[in-house]
Amino acid sequence: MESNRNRLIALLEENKDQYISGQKLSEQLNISRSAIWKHMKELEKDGYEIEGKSRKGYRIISFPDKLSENTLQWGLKTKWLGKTIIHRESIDSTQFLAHQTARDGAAHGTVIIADEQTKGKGRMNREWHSAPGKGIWLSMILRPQLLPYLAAQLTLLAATVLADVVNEHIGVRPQIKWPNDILINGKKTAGILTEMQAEQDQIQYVVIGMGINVNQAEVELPENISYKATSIRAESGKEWDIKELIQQILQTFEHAYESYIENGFPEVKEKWESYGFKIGEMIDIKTMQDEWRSEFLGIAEDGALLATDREGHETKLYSAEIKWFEDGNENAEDK
Ligand code: BT5
Repeated sequence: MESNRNRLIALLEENKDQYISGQKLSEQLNISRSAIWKHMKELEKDGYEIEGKSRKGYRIISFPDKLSENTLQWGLKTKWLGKTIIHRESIDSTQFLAHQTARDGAAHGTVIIADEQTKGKGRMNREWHSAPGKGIWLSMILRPQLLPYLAAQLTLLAATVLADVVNEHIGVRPQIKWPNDILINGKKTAGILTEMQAEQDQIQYVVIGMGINVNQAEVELPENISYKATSIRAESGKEWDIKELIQQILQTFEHAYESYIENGFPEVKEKWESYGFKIGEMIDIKTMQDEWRSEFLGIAEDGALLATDREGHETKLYSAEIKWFEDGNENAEDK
């Protein structure tokens, strides 16, 4: 059920060109006038600017830029994803809190979001830079009824969702570097980290972490990665409303996830390959055991990387890094 808080915001929004009396609000929401007044104070704390005039009532002047559970949920058109949002101004990593919350029984679709992460992490415990207020740092908890080996497909699904949002909402066509990097003009603007807790034949929960550089100016990107990292702002030439982008991501993800659960992986594979970076080209592949030059053929029916082995035969890889060469410069991991 919609909360009183959200219904109150809806009423203020509908009446934003006029005053609405405390009496009318209290009748519509069926709560006391003093409860209305308390809600108004809470809204002000969340950054809503509300004017109250005696004998006239209340009028909303502006909505906050600041993220909060309320501002994120207001206008969010999802059925289950983000019905519970936990927002923190600063956190070590949204992944840590997501695991803890999931272990405590959080529902499928719970989302953890922070303005800043002090220990943001990438895969294999790499560092993920998460500047305050400049990007989207979120983790979602999912409880899919899937066999554990299929969880890797969710990473690919998440990558197509981010690519679709960048393509359709920002209007810039991104590429996906296998398995999880979203590139704009060849530079990384987002990364995905999927972690799970599972038994042999059952997933308890999956945490999908998404990190997206949104409003960093080019000079604000950390120096050691600036040659290979970018932000949506740097590539589109303007700043974006982070709350709106989060909502787009959650809406698009919910839709894509439902379709994946119903129809399986083929649609995801097709979409992924439509954004796939360097498909049909030569890349350098690095696994735990080996490193070689290979042709990138695409992704397999199960989501594995399809490439040629040292002998030129098609091979499937489930865990590998890909590198590529541009103008003779290696674009690989940090030095
Ligand atoms: C990833 O790892 O790309 C996964 C990133 C997931 C981050 C999200 S944020 C919300 C949630 N909470 C977390 O703590 N994490 C998740 P990987 O493919 O291993 O890439 C990591 C590498 O990307 C680093 O070693 C750097 O080279 C580079 N990098 C670090 N921060 C970056 C940034 N902000 N933008 C672009 N590249 C970055």
